[in-house]
Amino acid sequence: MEEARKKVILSGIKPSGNLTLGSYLGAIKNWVDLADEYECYYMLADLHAITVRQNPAELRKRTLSQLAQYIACGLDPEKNTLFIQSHVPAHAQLGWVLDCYTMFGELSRMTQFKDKSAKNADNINAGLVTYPSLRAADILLYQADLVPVGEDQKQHVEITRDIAHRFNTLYGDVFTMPEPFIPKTGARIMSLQNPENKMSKSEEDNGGCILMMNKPEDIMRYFKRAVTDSETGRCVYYDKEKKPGVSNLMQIYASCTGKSFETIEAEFDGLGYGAFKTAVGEAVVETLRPIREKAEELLRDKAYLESIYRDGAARASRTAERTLAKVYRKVGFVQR
Ligand code: ATP
Ligand code: LTN
Repeated sequence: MEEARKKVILSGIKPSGNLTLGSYLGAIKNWVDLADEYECYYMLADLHAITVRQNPAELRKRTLSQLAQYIACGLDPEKNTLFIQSHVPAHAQLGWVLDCYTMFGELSRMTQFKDKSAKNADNINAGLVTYPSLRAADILLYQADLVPVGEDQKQHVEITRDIAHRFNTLYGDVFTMPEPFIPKTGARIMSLQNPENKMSKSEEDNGGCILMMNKPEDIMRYFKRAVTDSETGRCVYYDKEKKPGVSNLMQIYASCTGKSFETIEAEFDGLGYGAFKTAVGEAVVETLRPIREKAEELLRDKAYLESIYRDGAARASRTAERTLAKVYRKVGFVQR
C-alpha cells in the first residue's frame, strides 16, 4: 500500500548575521521535533541575504557556520533536507516567473520593505522590493503545506497565498496553498537591554543579544547586565506589560529548562534579581554549550559539511525542478 503523503514544511534563515538565542528558541528548536511527522526542508537563504550589502568572505563563512549550527541544534541531515538556497537554481527561476504574477502595489505595502528601506536608505535596490516573490517561490517549489514562522512574518505567507491563488486561478491547481505554522511554544525572545524590542542580530554589540556561538563567560556577563526593573521587593513573576525584562528572562529560563512560570516564581521567591539572572545565564550556557561545541567540531570537518549541502541540494532540486517544469509548461514555455 502506498504510504500517505507526509505534509511538507519549508523554512529558512538568512545567513546575514550570526544565529541568536532568539532564532534558536523561537525557530530552530521547534523545527527539530517536526522531522518524524513531516517532510522538512530548511534552507540557508543566501539569495535573500544579498538584498542588504554583504561582505563576500563573511557571507561564505557565515553560511557554512549556520549549516553547522543547524546540525548541531539537532536537525538531522538524514531526516531533514538542509540546503543552500543558491545551490538550487529553481528558486531564482520560479522567483522571476512569480515576479510577473505579483503586483507592484502589494509589494509596496509589505511592512518589511518599509522597515528595510528606511534602514538602508542608500541601497533601496529592486531585490528589496521583489523579495516576497522569491520567498513565495521558496515555499511553492516544495508544495509546502506549512511554513514555520514567527508572528512577525505572517504577512509573508499571506502574500505567498495570494500569489499562489492568482496562479492557480489562471492555470489550475499547480501550487499547494501554504499555511503559516506558529509553534505553540513560539517564544518571542526580547533584547536583554531593551526588552520592548525583539532580540535581534543587529544588537550584537550592546549585550542585548546572545549569539549561539558566544562563550560562556560572555553569556554570563550579558545576563548579569540584563535590564530588569526597580520594583520594591524585587519579585520574580510574569507580567509582560509591567515587567518586560523579568518576563523575558522567565521566558528564556522556561524555554531552556522546561519549567513552568509557577515553578520559576516559587524557585526565586524571596531571592533577589541577582540570583535569578545568574540562574538564567547558567541555564543558557548549559543549553548552548553542547550546540557550540558540536558546531565547532563540524566546522573543522569541511568535507562532511560539503557532503551535507551537496546531498541537500540534490534532494531539494529533485522536488523543486518538478514544480518548475510544471510551471514552465503552464505558462507556455517550449520544452527543451
Ligand atoms: P528577516 O531579517 O528578514 O526577518 P531572517 O531570516 O534574518 O529574516 P531572523 O530575524 O534571523 O530572520 O529570524 C529567523 C527565524 O527566527 C524567524 O522565523 C523568526 O521569527 C525567528 N526569530 C528571530 N528572532 C527571534 C526572537 N527574538 N524571538 C523569537 N523568534 C525569533
Ligand atoms: N525569514 C527569512 C528567511 C526565508 C524564509 C523563506 C522563511 C526566506 N524564504 C520562506 C520561511 C519561508 C526571510 O524572511 N527572508
